[in-house]
Amino acid sequence: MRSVALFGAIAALLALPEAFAVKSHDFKTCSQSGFCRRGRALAARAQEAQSSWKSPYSVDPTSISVSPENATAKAAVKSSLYPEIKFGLELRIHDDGVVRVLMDEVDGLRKRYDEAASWALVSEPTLSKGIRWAVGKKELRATFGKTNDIEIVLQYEPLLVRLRRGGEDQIVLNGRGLLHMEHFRTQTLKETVEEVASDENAEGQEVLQTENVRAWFEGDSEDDYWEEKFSSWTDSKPKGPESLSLDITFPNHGTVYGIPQHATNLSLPSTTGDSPSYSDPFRLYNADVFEYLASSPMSLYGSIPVMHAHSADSTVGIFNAVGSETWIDISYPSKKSTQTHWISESGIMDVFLLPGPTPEDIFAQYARLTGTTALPPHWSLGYHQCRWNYVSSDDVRTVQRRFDEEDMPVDVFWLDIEYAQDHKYFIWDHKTFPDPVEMTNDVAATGRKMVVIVDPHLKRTSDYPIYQEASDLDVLVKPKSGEGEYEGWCWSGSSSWIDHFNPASWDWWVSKFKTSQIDTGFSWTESTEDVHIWNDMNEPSIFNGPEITMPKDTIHYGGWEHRDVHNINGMLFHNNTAQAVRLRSEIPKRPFVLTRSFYAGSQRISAMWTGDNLGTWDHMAVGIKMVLANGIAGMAFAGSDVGGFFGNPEPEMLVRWYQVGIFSPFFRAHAHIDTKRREPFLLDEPYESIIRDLLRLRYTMLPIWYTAFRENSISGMPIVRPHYVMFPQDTAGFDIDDQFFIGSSGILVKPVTEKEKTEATVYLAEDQVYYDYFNQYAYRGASKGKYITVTAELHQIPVFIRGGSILPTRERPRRSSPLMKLDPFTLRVALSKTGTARGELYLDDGITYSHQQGELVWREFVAEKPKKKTVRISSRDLASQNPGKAVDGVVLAEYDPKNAFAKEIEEVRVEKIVVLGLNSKPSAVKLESGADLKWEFVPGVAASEKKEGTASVLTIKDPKVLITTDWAILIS
Ligand code: NBV
Repeated sequence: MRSVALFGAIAALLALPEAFAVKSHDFKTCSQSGFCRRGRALAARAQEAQSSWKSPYSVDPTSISVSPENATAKAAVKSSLYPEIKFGLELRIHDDGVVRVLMDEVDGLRKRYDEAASWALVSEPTLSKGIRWAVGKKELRATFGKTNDIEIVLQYEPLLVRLRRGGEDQIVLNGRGLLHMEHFRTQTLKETVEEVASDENAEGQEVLQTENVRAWFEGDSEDDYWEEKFSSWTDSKPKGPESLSLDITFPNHGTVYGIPQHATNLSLPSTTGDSPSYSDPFRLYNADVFEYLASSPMSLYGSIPVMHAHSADSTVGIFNAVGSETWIDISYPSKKSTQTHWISESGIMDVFLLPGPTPEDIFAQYARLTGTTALPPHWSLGYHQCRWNYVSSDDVRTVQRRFDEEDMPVDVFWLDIEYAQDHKYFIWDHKTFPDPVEMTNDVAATGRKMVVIVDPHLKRTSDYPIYQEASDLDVLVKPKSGEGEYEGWCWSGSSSWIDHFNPASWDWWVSKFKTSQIDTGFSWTESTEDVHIWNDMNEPSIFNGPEITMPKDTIHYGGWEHRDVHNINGMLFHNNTAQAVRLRSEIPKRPFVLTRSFYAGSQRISAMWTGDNLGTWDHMAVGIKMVLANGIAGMAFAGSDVGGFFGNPEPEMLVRWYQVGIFSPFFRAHAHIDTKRREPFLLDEPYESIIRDLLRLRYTMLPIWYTAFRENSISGMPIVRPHYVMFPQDTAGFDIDDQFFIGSSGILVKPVTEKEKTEATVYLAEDQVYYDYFNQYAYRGASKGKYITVTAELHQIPVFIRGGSILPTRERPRRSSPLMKLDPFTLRVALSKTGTARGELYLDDGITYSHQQGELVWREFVAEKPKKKTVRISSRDLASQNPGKAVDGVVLAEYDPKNAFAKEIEEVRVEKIVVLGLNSKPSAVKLESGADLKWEFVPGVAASEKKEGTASVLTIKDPKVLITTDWAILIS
């Protein structure tokens, strides 16, 4: 009952506009956004003029300076439209072959925002050495790359940048002549020009001609240059027009992916050209879209301006480091090429060209720029139980008790905004939460954690210390006047927002999370180190703001307008929060912070979720695609609200959603305050038992997930991998986004996201055996790809093990993941068609940073055929062989296999080894060191056979080997 009534009451209380329910019409379409309209109009004029269209931008050949030592080339650029305006272009070649292209206005009336990359980049990229530039009459060139096969070409007139490989263009900037950097100007300029023009003297005639040229290129009106209205809001635009339009073409790549976050297919649909899938461009403008559509290019909560362009021959990519609102048109002029058009409201041009040529290379190149996901605390890979709201400490205790009574594992209980008195975050409402520390301790007694929400809006009242201290420190976002404090409306009523761009806010914010009293000011003594944080509403969401966010003309640190930094803003909030959680304890512990808003680089510290989805089948399905899209753009620790935020899913839907959830990197059930309670223990049979089994399955597979997280933290390879990442050359799979692999484990999952389905069709891309995870049925793919149909009754989820994989699992049901620390392992050896297999396992304490000092275990399991009739399964230490690659961020000079963590788990056994697909019943199974082992064999299909059927299964019970030591078992 509470929701609608509550919304109404809050809306009335906050004097919100009547239509509180935000719908699509609360957000701009391109035609309602001045600079997007101008950008699209420019493209339309170019299209109309066809071959007579020529970019007015050109490089002055006499200005070129190259510097072989640091791999940069600089050039002056001018536009024939505004000969008096100067631009500077710079090309930088990084040591991994990435090329950075920068362009800015020189000596302009004002400065364009040029700090987006500094927030996104993990460090200043290292430049290549010894590049030889060839400065020609018409173009500048350099060749580089490991095999010297990449070429960057700067054509002077018109300005054009090409990244080439193997003699072919891969990425072309301004190939369609849509580059336009609107220079800063004064409002009177045009009138002056018109006055002079009407004088009709020689000089005036010239101006008139220039005017015509300008009209041809820019349009003949100053469309929303100086002020822009949307609904009841007016954007004052004190700096006038400053947008940047740039076309980026991939002439040899017919599929593009990326630019999250949007609720669309992974392979991005067209927005322009012949019969586009969407009429509006993709928009990147972090926004709190109420009841968002399950298929739309509209903006959502986060923005990562990264795009992959893919073909069977190669993958290339771009990272466009811009923090302002950006629209992206996509068209496919042929099956083999893609045109994109990026229109940003402000900022310099700062585009990174990622040469690939494989998806793996792209991930590595992007990871070197913006970093990878830091290894999260291990418990955060467990199950998270959330709702808006668990209403009291007793409620939390009851929910926890019910999970235990029903033998359902769970690691984290969450508290939404109602824990906070008057939505003053950090301040417990003692009427309902009289004992927050004791409550947290009760939860922590079984190794569990709490996550508590801290939203960015601060209630403007002097009895709220967080607001008052921020106000005294003068670290709040300022209104357009640049004086005082910006005020808007959110859950807490009249609110202000910390300007996390202001360095003065950083240490102060960190101090708020200390769990003991600090010398001055507020610290969160009513919390413990078992409390982690959820940052919601950080787009920022502002109920009475334009498009439910902050007005673009508010002012941040350094005098920058919100317009310039909007998409970066949410990242700073969650980064500073994560830093605070990390530093609150004496020995830093890995923070868990969930964020709704994000930008390039957010992956370094936070997990994200896809926001307020609806409890519909469509939303369940698109959530998978969104998680995949975030993953390929670096934001790997991702998930959607299980069950759907809005609505009351029927049990069937809920079960299917848990099946999706257990295969998401971030696994949390969440629900709107108005929904019926739907914790899994409330369901009737068979639903309750099915979900119990699913939760247990997630916990069984935690070693696989953690190993995949480690790999992501080193290489940037996504945790859940779409088809094109696994099989880049298989064109049939380019559009597949409803099945995926988990890390390098070899697990393939195809969740069922349709009502009353009892079958699923799964695509197998290669001539390899794929074993059903649950019944060991061996399917055989084909080299040209093959679809198989499998049964998928409600209790079944299509999960397969790719032949050639070894999976480490822990099969003992426990209440929470920390309780599994000393549990034994099972190894599933899924033989490939050639009778071999391989797998990895990574473990560490899962809490501190001691892994960065080498306190970790990283093992490799191998099954090989030393002789025709012998299979040898062995375990060896990988960390000693590759100490430098063991952990992200730190290069270990050496690794001690007897490190403190390894010692803690030195008695952990392998309790079972299951080998799938052996050719025949063995005559002996023994340790290489001699002892015979106990085993059972059930005959069945061998991996080497072409035929399908239940695979042969050899089970070695208690193989008498440990997880941290080297061993080998011979099956002969
Ligand atoms: O804090 C309340 C909700 C939260 O439960 C949800 O997960 C967020 O996405 N929050 C949005 C604010 C209100 C949503 C209608």
